[in-house]
Amino acid sequence: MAAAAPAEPCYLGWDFSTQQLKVIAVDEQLRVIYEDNVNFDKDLPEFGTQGGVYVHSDRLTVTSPVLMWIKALHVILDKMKSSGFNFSRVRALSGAGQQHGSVYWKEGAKVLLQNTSPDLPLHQSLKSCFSVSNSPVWMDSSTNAQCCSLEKAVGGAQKLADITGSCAYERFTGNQIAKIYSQNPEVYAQTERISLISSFAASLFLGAYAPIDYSDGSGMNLLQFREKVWSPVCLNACAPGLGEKLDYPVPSSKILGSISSYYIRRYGFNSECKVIAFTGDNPASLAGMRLEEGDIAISLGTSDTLFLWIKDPKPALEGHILCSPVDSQAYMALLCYKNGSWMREKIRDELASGSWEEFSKALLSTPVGNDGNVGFYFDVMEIIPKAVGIHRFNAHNNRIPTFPKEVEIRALIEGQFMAKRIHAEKLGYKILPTTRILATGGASYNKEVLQVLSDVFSAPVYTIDTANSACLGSAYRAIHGLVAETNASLNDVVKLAPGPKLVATPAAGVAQVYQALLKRYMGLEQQVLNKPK
Ligand code: XUL
Repeated sequence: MAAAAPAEPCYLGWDFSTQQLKVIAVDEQLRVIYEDNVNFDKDLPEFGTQGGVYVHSDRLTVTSPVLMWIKALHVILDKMKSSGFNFSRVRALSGAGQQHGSVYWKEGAKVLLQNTSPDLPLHQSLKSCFSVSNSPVWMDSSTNAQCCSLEKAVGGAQKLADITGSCAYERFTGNQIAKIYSQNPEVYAQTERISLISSFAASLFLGAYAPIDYSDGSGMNLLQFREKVWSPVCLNACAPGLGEKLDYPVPSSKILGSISSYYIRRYGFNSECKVIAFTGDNPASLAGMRLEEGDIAISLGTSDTLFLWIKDPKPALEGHILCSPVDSQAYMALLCYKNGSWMREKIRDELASGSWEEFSKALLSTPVGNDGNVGFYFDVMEIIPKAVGIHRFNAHNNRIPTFPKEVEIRALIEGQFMAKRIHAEKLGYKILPTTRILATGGASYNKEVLQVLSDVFSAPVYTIDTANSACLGSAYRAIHGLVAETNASLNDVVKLAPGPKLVATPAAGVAQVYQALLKRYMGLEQQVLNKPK
């Protein structure tokens, strides 16, 4: 009798996000062959989280129970097993974690992690492994004092940005660690290892402490992002002996080792299955969207988020520069705007009877450049720039109280996109002839809005489905990790994945109009900052 053909290989991508744990399996043709998730609130009600987190009574401290994440992994793997998933097919896995959150392993945890019994659920074997049972997560903003002292220790906010890619942010891990050290020095002393959520998750699969990767590591206010080593001055400013508790960071595509025997014995994984370094969810999304040099991804959601592929970064007091998760010579910048869809919908409801169609008609009926009328629309305090209120200027740079409704709608959309281009270029971003803008999120369904985006950036706009981009990006990174040492790029390896759809190209002659308008917008932004109305 002929031997059965070996099962076709597949790759797993994990996403330990704020509200759920997700997994995707893709085959060699990059087809998604399995997808599942565990929602923390709904599927693990015993932890009592809301949106996957606990918001503490000060409203600033936000944490998640570390054992909840481990139990979620146990639940999802058991679900996969009962659905008949063939784990022996998995050649490699990688994953993503919500950025900035931290996990504190207690003295002696290393040994427990290495010796988990396949007869016990993982969360039972590891229940006494943590010196801090509720991990601080990215939503936490309780470390203002630590941020101030870190900036002071290095010589100011811009200096910290020059070293680490960002000025001090409350959610960034170094400041979170500094808070734990200053409030509970004995807890800090009992901690033998500190992981990011990404490297913590990788550790679960390895059965050993996984190193932090460069890309997620650059969201800590601790890594010299150009040299890719911990900054001694930042480490010392946060807590004593911190370097030893973090260990050396590694390239994001590194093969960390083979999967631990726990998974081989309990689920039937192949002993050759490799664990590729895990990274942050935003870097993993960049991989999932297959960004290339010069590309921008814009998520037009409640808040607008931009990922930029940058070669020559210039860190500023706004935005973040991270090491690229897919190219060791490149960087990614992250910009976040609070007044995104929220503001667009507000103006749509006030001036276009709540209809996107009417909103689009207003854009079509007004000229590119809006006859020189410029507006700033910040319903809530904006992040970049730190300004609030509505500010309107006519073509002579005079403040005016109102615009006709069509002019107002174009001023809003042109203003939002000009701001993005200006701040991106401030961080060192350059539009190249090959640049593509990949738009996602609610407003990416509106063709006229995307036309303005294309005109303002002088680049074609594509739409892309990113519902699972961090998870999918993790599966792609698992495939890439196996060959990364041969210098193959991620995009060489995932060519077969479905591509984005072209929806808008810049209209002829618009580049000059915006060249002039962008200059004026920059000057008016200064006025708005200096003289808030
Ligand atoms: C990025 C950030 C969030 C989290 C969400 O700086 O804080 O996007 O990564 O998971």
